[in-house]
Amino acid sequence: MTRKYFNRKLSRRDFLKLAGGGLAAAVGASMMPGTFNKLLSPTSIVRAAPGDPPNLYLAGTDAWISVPGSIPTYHPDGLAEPPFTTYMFGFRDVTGMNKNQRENQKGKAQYPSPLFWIDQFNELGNPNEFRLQLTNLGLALRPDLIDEHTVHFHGLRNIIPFFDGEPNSSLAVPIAGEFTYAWRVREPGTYMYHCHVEDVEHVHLGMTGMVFVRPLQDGTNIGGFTKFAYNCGDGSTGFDREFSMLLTEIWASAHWAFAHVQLPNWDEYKADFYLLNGRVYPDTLAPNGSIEFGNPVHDNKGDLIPTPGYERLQYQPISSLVRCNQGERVLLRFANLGFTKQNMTLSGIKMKIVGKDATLLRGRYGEDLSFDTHGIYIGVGESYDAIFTAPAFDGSVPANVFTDASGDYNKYLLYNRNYSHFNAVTGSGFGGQMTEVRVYASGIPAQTLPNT
Ligand SMILES: [Cu+2]
Repeated sequence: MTRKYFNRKLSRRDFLKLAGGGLAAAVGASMMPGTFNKLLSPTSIVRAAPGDPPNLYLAGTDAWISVPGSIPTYHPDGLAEPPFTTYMFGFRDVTGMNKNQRENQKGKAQYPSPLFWIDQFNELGNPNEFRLQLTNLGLALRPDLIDEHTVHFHGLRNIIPFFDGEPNSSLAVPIAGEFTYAWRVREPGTYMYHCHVEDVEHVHLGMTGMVFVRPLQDGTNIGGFTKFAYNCGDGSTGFDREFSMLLTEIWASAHWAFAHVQLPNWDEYKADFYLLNGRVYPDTLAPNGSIEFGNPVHDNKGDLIPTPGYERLQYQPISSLVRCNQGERVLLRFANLGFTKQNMTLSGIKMKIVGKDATLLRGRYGEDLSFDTHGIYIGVGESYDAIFTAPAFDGSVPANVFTDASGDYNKYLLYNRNYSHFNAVTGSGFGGQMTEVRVYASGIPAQTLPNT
């Protein structure tokens, strides 16, 4: 019995049950007694010592971002300094910054919140807790609001209230406060996180992001892959490249109201923009800014450095452009933290839905419940894991061959099937959830970070 297999098939609770009875028979000869003692002992868990740096340090504050289009009175907001248009709340990655740099980030959150990823926790395979430290810088534009912030890890099972971020049953971080969340995440998959304080407001205003939990079988060669969405055991969730696809919305008059010390009437909610990773098409195709969490690329004041030519997107650093070589397997990790159900469609390439809400689509007895589709409905608060295999590059039809700095490619559109939710270039101000999948014959280097 290999360790990986062992981890997958028996939960810690199974062990505790077994500890009273047929333990030796269940564990088998390859499991050393000393290892088992270590498993049951809480000392095997790696806890932080006082003063140890966190894995990720986030600061909650407000921000200005840039969304194209025009809506009379509300968009662009008259208070916005060009090229920015829209008032937001949000988080910034301040890991490794000194106090001055950190405090300089008041009013400079990013949207969406930083993407991060965690290795699956397991007493034997990975006994390290993930620690996220949160501070609250206050709001630069609205010093009259003294809102607290939290991080709620949406979908995380068996979380104790202390680390859940739901402020009524737990605690929240006031301005200038500090709190460190410690998580032991035992189920791999695609998750979201968001502030849970006055959550309609703080979620809609931008305190939302995505987090991936990497399975224990990562790094093992199964079926020619070493990166996986789940502990599938057979390579069926293996991938070469992965991309976050976070769906959110902006109701422009609500954002305007917050900037102008008004209160929106939430029961009149009607989104104006539908965003992919915090941008609307065609901004979704623009390059990434700083994307590696825990290592934010910043100037000596701590501010995000914009990509030359894309200064508008300084605080929207996550690209949705999918580039891959023919034959590669690509994992699209969809999550919806807007207030509207969406349908995302990939025309011309079938996607295999292998996971939902951080759960491998397998039955109780291991039946394969994955399915093929061109489009997937994604409800609010839901996540889906979709894998596609890039078709062969076809250079025979000139109208289907495009060229960029990486060479010739075939283009496939990934878009919201509700057409008013993908188009932001007609002047109506609506839309945004569209991007391109570009398939090249070769030459796209191996992926080192998601969304690159
Ligand atoms: Cu908040």
